[in-house]
Amino acid sequence: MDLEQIFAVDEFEELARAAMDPGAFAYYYGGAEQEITLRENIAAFDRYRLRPRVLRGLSEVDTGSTLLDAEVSLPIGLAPTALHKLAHPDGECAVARAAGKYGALQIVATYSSYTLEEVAEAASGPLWFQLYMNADRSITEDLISRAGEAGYGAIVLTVDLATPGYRTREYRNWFVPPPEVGPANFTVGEGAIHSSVSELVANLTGDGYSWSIVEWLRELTELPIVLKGIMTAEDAALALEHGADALIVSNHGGRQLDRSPASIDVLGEVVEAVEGQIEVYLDGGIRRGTDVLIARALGARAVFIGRPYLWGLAAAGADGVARVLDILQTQLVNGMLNLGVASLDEVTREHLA
Ligand code: FNR
Ligand code: LAC
Repeated sequence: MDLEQIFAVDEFEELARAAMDPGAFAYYYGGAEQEITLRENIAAFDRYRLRPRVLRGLSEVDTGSTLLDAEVSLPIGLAPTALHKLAHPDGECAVARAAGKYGALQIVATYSSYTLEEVAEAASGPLWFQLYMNADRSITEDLISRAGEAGYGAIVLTVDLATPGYRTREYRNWFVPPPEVGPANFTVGEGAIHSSVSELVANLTGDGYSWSIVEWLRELTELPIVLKGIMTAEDAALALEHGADALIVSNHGGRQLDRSPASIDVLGEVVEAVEGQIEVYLDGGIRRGTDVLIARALGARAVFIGRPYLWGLAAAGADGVARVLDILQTQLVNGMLNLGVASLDEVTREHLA
């Protein structure tokens, strides 16, 4: 496979489909119910238009930014996604190597195929740790202290999974992930016997999530707490009240509540609600460099990708993930030059038609 002949990240989807077990592919690809939100995340970006400014004397641009304390060369991070060995034996460690090469931030999932320490070993760029609570709180406490010791810069609490979404495509393509794919961070007790990934997650995560968890976490760790899965101004206000350090506007890639709006369409109301007090990021449907500019214009400090890098990983391991980041970086630089901005801070609402 000549990765240099791939020019759009969408192209990796078919390569991944061919490379993966059909059941694992369905788990990765799928959304909830009718997959309306899954499709809408991408369709919504296609409705925005940019206003180019010309004759700006630009010959180069700076794509650098910061996310909390982390310095990145690219405002495109790797969203937390579970069980990377379903895509490739090198899993999260391959993703870490590619992310490091591009100076991109990686969020490592609680349900990773390699331990958080192994991923830290492979990484040269900044890492954050995504947290799902475990029904056994001592497992969660252990994960948080291990993440701190391994140098993770923030805890990303995923708040949009009261229970895994109703994932029709996953159910229809029922498959049992082999035990060697993980999760690697803790021992899965006998009570959590599962047949699908969603079932495993549902059994381990437990239920009854409430805002008090944010306070509990705050007591437990000095690390910044990022809430992932905020979709309304009301919840953004509550997140501020409960001391969140940053938010990720996300509908979990259309995998939770189908008929949620596209994340890009609610970014504005969340940004408005936080009034610049904390950083706001976005994921869902980012597939090209101009998507990043649109998100930035609407107030997202950075964006994250999920499926695009999973497809790259499945198709060609670390090189595939690197090619995905390379394409997005090239498109972003091109977009900035043609939009007429030298740095990301120059992108404003005025750049939207
Ligand atoms: C996810 N996502 C996710 N989120 C999270 O907080 N913890 C997790 O373990 C996972 N696992 C996961 C697995 C797979 C296969 C996918 C596709 C997604 C959601 C992810 O972080 C992100 O919100 C979306 O993937 C973003 O949408 P796109 O980029 O896939 O359109
Ligand atoms: C998923 C869970 C693991 O989306 O977050 O599959």
